[in-house]
Amino acid sequence: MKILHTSDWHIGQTLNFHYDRHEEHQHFFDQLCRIIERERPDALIVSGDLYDRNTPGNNTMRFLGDNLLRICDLAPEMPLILTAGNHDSSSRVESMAGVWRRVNTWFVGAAEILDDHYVLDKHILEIPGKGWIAAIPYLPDYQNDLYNIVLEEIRRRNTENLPVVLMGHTTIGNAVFTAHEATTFNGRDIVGGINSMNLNDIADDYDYFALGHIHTPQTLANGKARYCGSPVQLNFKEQFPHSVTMVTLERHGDAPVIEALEIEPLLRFHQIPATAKPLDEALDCLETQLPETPGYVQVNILSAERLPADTENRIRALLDRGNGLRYCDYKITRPAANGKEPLERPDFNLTEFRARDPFDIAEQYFTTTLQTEMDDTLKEMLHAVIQEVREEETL
Ligand SMILES: [Mn+2]
Repeated sequence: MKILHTSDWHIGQTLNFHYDRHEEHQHFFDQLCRIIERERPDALIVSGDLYDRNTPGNNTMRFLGDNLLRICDLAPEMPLILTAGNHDSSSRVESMAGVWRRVNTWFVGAAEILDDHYVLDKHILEIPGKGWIAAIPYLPDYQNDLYNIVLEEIRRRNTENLPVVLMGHTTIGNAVFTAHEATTFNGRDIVGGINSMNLNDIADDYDYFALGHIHTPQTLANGKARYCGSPVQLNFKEQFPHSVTMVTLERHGDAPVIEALEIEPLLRFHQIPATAKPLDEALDCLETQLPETPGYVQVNILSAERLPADTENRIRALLDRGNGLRYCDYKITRPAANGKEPLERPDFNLTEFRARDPFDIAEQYFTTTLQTEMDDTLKEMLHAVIQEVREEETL
């Protein structure tokens, strides 16, 4: 069985609340169609985060629909299985599921319970003579038992001993989280609000675990669970080649053959300069070495202080000289404090938090985040704003 695995499309994303990305996603779908024509997979599976938001615009929904129909026309025999991720609205993803089934396309948004039991049929798809697919969408923590329940049911039905593909949209502990903000709580990794599961919480008689949620592509330690990663770069942290994954499964129990197929971006994410430099030097870089390929630009500045108010305008003016460069933001890196210990993040509970003065909270946030003291002008401005809000509240 040959499976084309992708996830984390995030269609409808507007970068920095400003740049529409449909054209770039179209470029991805054009390549996906060519891959399908060339590779003729037995199924295309999409492991969650179809849309960027749980309320995608009508144009975005139409965009996805049109592109899926194009795939259906290309390969009418190939089932298309799409699950909801944590970014998707599970009910929206399923809203037209009945219509889509007519064209061999399966939308699975959420687990459903009937008479105290999960409805299993909506998650189990047989590709006759080839294999089985367990379509598990993003689940709240308390439904994580569904993975094992579905696998058990497939074990029961899989009398021909065909390969089994499990889908999931979750955090697996100890994965590489470079493209994300990851935290650890009580020994568990948390990414994008999803608590991690361990691979050994799940029965391991599947042949391939097609994961979504973590955007950094990687095959996990057991050699058969894989995050295929996002096919379109979504932010400046995702500095790696983007791809979709082709998986070949010979027999149930054999190791999968995994191949990443690179997706060429329409626009690049430029960080200028490549490593943070003081403001003047950074602006010099923009002056003298603008990138030639169109794309998004983040300016990398090394500074202990807040930057002058006209910084952004100066950057924009320099970038306007380039061809198709889209300014996103600047990133400030603080020089290492000379021998000083970094300021510690304060710890207090909600009651203590409520009792605190807003000014103190803001000041503490500022100093621990930026690792520097607030200057007097900023303090005065903050006091004035707090005063104004208080006066408004008493009116
Ligand atoms: Mn995602």
